[in-house]
Amino acid sequence: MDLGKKLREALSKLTGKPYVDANDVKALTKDLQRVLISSDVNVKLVLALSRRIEERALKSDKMQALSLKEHVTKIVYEELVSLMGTSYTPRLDRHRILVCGLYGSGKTTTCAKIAHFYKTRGLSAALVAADTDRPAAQEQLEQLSKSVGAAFYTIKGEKDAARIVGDALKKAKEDVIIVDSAGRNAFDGHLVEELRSIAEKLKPDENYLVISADLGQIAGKQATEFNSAVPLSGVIVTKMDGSGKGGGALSAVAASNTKVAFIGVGEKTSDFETYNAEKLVGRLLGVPDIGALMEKIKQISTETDIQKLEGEKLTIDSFYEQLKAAKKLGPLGSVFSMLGANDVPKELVQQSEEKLKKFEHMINSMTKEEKAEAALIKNSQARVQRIAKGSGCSEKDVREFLSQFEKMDKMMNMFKRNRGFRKKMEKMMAGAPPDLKAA
Ligand SMILES: Nc1nc2c(ncn2[C@@H]2O[C@H](COP(=O)(O)OP(=O)(O)O)[C@@H](O)[C@H]2O)c(=O)[nH]1
Ligand SMILES: [Mg+2]
Repeated sequence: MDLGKKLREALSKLTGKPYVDANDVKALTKDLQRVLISSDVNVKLVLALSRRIEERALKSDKMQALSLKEHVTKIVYEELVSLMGTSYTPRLDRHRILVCGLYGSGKTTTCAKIAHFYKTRGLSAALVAADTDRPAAQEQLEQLSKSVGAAFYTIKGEKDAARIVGDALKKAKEDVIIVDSAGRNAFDGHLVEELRSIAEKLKPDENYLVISADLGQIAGKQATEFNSAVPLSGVIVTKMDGSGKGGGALSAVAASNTKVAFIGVGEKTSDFETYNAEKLVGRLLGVPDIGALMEKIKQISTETDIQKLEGEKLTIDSFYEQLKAAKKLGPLGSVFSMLGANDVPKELVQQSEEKLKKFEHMINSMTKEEKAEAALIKNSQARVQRIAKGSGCSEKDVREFLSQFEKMDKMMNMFKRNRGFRKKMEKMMAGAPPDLKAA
């Protein structure tokens, strides 16, 4: 994406300087304006964004430990994230999906991508070809269903899309049912009528509109139109890989009363991502830089985080974050024992890269509820099986993960009860060497 290159260039002008003054901030926002408008981001949005960046950069309090350049970068990052909208968490249970959009937007390809997405998360998927306008569309989807290993349903020659859907619903036993609907050259009454009749039969849990990134800011208008005709759960922006207008399309959808759910980043069925504004902007601004900066900011706020821990319940997500953090901090085991906690299980402290990857795959295959309440998995062999299958790990691996989670949970409870220990931990996290004498 050349938007990223231009953004990084604009920010890099600040790099050489030891301080940032008002003129530098003005020059930066001018650069940002040029870059964003050339990516087809709406002018009003751009002006509002640059005003906020200027105000915050010059007026807001700077964190003591940040350089002025880091301070400005952080503000640019945060403002761009808010311009690009919220992140999306797709459901991971049995559900029905309607996919709509105009011709050529990438609908049929996207249906297959969604099927692939759920297959890799341990759910079975069915593709239903209800595009009755173009006979070739059914064959295209049938081909794709074979390549992603999804079931396929249609009635060849049938002109009534709702009938195809009704028939498929009778036959399909799969977890996720994905219906590819017919497109049109433009948004019109016929299309709305057809979508409504399909929706009436299907009763979709999710209704996604597919829009090509090439449309730039027009994407917002299209999302609003479709949403008023058939309520959308989200927009899927395709062809993010090939368009300089992706930023325009995403920001326009974010500004309309809809949200971006997924993005398509290539022609292959695996070129598909759930939408995450932070990740996207991080990538645009250059991952190493922004990653390191955010890491630093996180560390500064660690103290507050540790205080928060007291009331917080350990979840699978926070557990995974801790494992990753522990890995980064190095041989934590010895630090723990210096602090007087000799009974920290070794395997918790040093995870191999390979194991962390495995854990990550497992976590991707878990539902929101499971992540919040690990006992749900432990008490259900079916869930263990599903997660193992979805992550390509063995059931034994999943059980091992759960047992490590439990150990950590127990340990955390011990920490919470022990105030002296917590104080030492806080000091250590803030960078002070552990006080050996007091231990
Ligand atoms: N580069 C790229 N091409 C895509 C993407 N999504 C779809 N396409 C291509 O766009 C064209 C139209 O896609 P199709 O799914 O048939 O569109 P439909 O008419 O809306 O069903 C095909 O050539 C796809 O390969 C994407 O994310 N990136
Ligand atoms: Mg199609």
